[in-house]
Amino acid sequence: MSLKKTAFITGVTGQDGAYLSEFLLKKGYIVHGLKRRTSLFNTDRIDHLYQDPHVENRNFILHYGDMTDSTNLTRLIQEIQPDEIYNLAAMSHVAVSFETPEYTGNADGLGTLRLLDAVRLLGLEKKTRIYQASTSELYGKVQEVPQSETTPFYPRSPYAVAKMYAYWITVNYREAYGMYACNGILFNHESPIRGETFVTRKITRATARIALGLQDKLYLGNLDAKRDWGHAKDYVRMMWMILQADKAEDWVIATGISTPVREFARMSFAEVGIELEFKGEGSEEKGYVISCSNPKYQVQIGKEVLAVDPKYFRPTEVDLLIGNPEKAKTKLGWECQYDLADLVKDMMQSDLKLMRKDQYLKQGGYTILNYFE
Ligand code: NDP
Ligand code: GDR
Repeated sequence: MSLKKTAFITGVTGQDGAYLSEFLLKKGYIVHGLKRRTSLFNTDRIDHLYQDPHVENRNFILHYGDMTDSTNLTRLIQEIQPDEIYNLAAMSHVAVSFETPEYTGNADGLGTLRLLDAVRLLGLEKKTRIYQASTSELYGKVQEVPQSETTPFYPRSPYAVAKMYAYWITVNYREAYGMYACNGILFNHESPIRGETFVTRKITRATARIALGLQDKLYLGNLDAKRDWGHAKDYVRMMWMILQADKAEDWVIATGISTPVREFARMSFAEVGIELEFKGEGSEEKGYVISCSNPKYQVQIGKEVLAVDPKYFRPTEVDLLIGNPEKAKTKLGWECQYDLADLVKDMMQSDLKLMRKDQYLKQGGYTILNYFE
């Protein structure tokens, strides 16, 4: 019998799953992860943690599965007997959820029920603690700022509505069956391994590509939207802290500072010495280069490098998110180690390195990825 704690992470191949796995392995956990079968490998973010399945006493073990498959989840939980479950799996892209609303409801909403109910059916209510990846998207249309654990919800996308079901079914199973199940209401958190189609990563990738002459222009949607952006490394630490607390509760995790998308773009370009000026309004707004202080990057002064494309506007938008993390700070002692400037720097350095690789490949005659959703 191992004395080590065992964790089961759904969504292990995602941004947070990768950082949380690293974090828990360092703490001495045995980590089991749920990954989907895909026609190409989807394990880039966790390949450095991979262990040969033929070796004994592994502490990082992957299982095939899906949040839409109850039998699979129940069997895995029975086999793993986890002390902690982190439910991070989700169709997590808000804009895409308008395209795939039913699937999003199934995976993000009912998927959470499947996990909770598996724990209950297997009689693990008193052993297994559950973390549910809830989101600031629950607040949606602004009711009050900053948003805290007591702010009413007003979800504005199929994703947020599915996550609202997940939020309440987690609370309900805690109250009905005495389970240790908690919601972390996390505000946006980013990193060098953030999915490429979320706005921050889309911006840092494109900025690096523009600086290196691999791309002409970056097209974005609503530049006025404001988000409370933190670093994913700070946020996964909090997921673990939430499950170590004496009492199961729900927690807001945020920096308390909100920034417009436009400003994130300005900061990213500034990292490579390019100063941007924005002109025009709404769907006519554009960003022009007014200076370039870094001789490594040959970007023409006056060039239009950023434009709005209304195709990225959402049918219903969330205009302003700004969180109040007071409860987590005072009761759990959580503090952010990264601010927005650190985050932008971290992401830009990483994307410049990645895009330099693309530049070498292009110079060597190879075709490089040219897909900018
Ligand atoms: P990612 O999109 O990077 O990762 C999502 C993970 O879920 C991936 O591993 C993905 O697998 C997996 N997944 C998707 N659908 C299914 C399914 N049907 N069955 C099994 N696995 C599935 O998200 P993040 O890491 O950024 O976020 C983690 C969680 O936190 C998500 O639930 C997200 O909604 C929530 N959240 C995120 C915030 C953020 O700012 N990052 C803020 C608040 C909440 P694959 O790799 O195969 O696609
Ligand atoms: P969000 O993140 O919807 O907050 O959900 P995203 O980065 O997609 O959008 C943030 C804001 O930027 C605006 N925006 C654009 N967004 C994208 N993706 N692409 C663009 O070109 C673009 N231009 C402007 C958006 O309209 C929006 O206002 C993320 C996800 O990680 C969720 O899973 C999580 O729950 C929330 O954060 C908290």
